[in-house]
Amino acid sequence: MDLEAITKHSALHAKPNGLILQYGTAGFRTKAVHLDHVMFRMGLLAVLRSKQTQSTIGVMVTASHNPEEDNGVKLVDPLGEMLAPSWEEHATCLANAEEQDVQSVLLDISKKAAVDLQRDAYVVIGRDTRPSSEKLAHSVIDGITVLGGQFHDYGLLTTPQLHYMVYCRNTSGQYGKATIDGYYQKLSAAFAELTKQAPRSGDGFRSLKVDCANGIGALKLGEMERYLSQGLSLQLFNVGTEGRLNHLCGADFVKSYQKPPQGMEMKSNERCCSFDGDADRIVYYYYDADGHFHLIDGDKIAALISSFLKELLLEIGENLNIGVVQTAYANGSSTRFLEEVMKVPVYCTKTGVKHLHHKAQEFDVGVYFEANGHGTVLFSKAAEMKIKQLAKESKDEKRKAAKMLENIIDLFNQAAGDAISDMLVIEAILALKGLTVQQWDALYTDLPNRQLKVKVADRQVISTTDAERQAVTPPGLQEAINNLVKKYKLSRAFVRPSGTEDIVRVYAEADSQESADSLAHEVSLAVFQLAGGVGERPAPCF
Ligand code: NG1
Ligand code: ZN
Repeated sequence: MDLEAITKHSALHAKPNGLILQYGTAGFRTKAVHLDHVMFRMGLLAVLRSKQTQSTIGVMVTASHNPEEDNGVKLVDPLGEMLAPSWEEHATCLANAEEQDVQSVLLDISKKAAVDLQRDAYVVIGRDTRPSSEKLAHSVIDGITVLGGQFHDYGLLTTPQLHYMVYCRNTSGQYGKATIDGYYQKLSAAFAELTKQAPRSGDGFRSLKVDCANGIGALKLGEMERYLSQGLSLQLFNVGTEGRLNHLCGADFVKSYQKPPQGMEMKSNERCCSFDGDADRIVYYYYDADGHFHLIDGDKIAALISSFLKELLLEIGENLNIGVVQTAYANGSSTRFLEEVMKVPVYCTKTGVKHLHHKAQEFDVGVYFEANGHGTVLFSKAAEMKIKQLAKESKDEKRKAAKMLENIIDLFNQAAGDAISDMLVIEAILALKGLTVQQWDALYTDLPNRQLKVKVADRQVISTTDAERQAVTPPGLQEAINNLVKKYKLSRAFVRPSGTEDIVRVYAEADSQESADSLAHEVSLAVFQLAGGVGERPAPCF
C-alpha cells in the first residue's frame, strides 16, 4: 500500500465533518453532495475485497427509486450477490473514518479480513443516469487506482446488468459474455426460444407500454429492442427527455400511491408496466373498462411465475422443490393464494433482497419477490443440471417442459432481481398461457393496504423480531399495535425503521381501503407518541 498516495488522494475527497452514514439495505444512500468521500473509499474497499476473494468485484453508483438529487453506492460480491455482512461493517467503518484515520482503518480491515495485499485486484463499475453519477463514479475509480487495482468502467448500466457482468466474469464466461451485447443476446435468445410455442393470437400479447421512470431503463430497453425483433414491441414512456428521475413516475411511485404514472397514455385494458430508476424493480397495472386502476405488484408477479413453474416442474416429474420467499409487506391475500390454492410453501424474511436471495437459495427453484416488484427466480446448480439433461434426453411433453425451464433459467437474472428479465419472463408466460392482464389480476384479490412514513428523532429506537412483523422496542408499541389491529377485520399492521431513509415505515392492511387507511394512521400516531416522533403529528391520510 502506498500510504502517502492514499493520504494525498483521500484529502481530495475529504469527508464532511460530523457526517455519519450506514451501509444499509442497499449500500450507502443520501444526498449526492455528501457522497464524494464515500465513493473514493468504496473504491479502496472494493480493491481489498477483490484481493481477498481473488475475484472481480462490482461497484454500482445509483440511488435506485430515490429522488434525482440523491445518490448511492453498493458493492457487488463475486457471484453477483450483495456484499457479505462482515464487509458491510468494514464499509461503514471506512466511510465514517476521520481523514487522519483512513490509513489505519484500511490496514485494520486488511488484517481482520486476512487480505493478502500482494494479490491483484479487479473492479467493474456501473452507474445510473443521475446527473451526479458520472463524477461520483470517477471518485470510485480514483480510490481503485490509488490502491493499485485494475478496473473496467461500463459507464451507464442498470443495477442488474452490473450484477450480471460480475457473475459472468467470475464464472469464466459460463454464465454469459460479460458485455452489454452478451446480456442482450442471452436474454433475447432465451425469450425467442421460450415464446416460439405461444399461439399467435393478435397484437395484444406482443405489445407493452413501459414507464421508464426517466431513468436508465429507457436507454437500455431502447438498445435492447432490436434484439427482440418482432417478439415484443415496447412503447416507452418517461424516457428522461423531459421529466425528472422517479418524479411522479416509476415503480415506486405507482406502488406507493397506487396510481398510474404521469406522462403515460393508457387505454382501458392495456397492459402497462413501470421500472424504477435503476431498473431492478417492475410492477404492472391497467385501467379496467370502468376506469378503475388495478395494480399488479411483486406479489402477483411471484404468483404468476410460481404457478407456471410449478406446472412445468410437475410435467418433468423430478421432485424438484419450489419455494416462494416474501417479506412482511407481501399482501395477505397473496400468501393465502400461494399456500392454499397453489400449495407452494411460502417463507417470510426481513426486508431487503439480500435476505430473500439467501433464503431462496435453499430450494431447487426459489422464487423471491418483494411486494415493490424487486425479485427473481434462482435455480440450484443441481436443478439446472437435471433440467438441462432432461431437455436433451427425455421425450415429448416432458422434453418440452424441460426446454421451457431451460429457457427460463437463462431468462432470469440469477445474480439479482432485474426488471428487464422479469418483464420478458412475464410477457412470455402471458403469451404462452394466453392470459390477459385482467385474467392474471384475477388470480386473487389484494387486501386493501396502506404504507405510511413517520419521522422520529432516532429510528433505531424501534427494533423488531419475527421477520420484522413484531416490534420489540420501544416498550408498549407492539401492545398498542395489537390493540389497534383488533378493531378492524382481516387486519394486520407492523412498523420498522427504514434501511434507506431516515424514517419509520408503517404498513397496514384490512378488509376495506378506509379501514386500512385508518389503521395505518392510528399506528402512525402510536409510533409518533411512543418512538419519539418529530415535527407535525401524522395527519389522517387520504
Ligand atoms: P427500506 O427503506 O429499508 O424499507 C426499501 C424497500 C426495500 C428494498 C430497499 C432497497 C420497501 C418497503 N422497502 O427499503 O424493499 O427494496 O428499499 O432499495 O419497499
Ligand atoms: Zn432499484
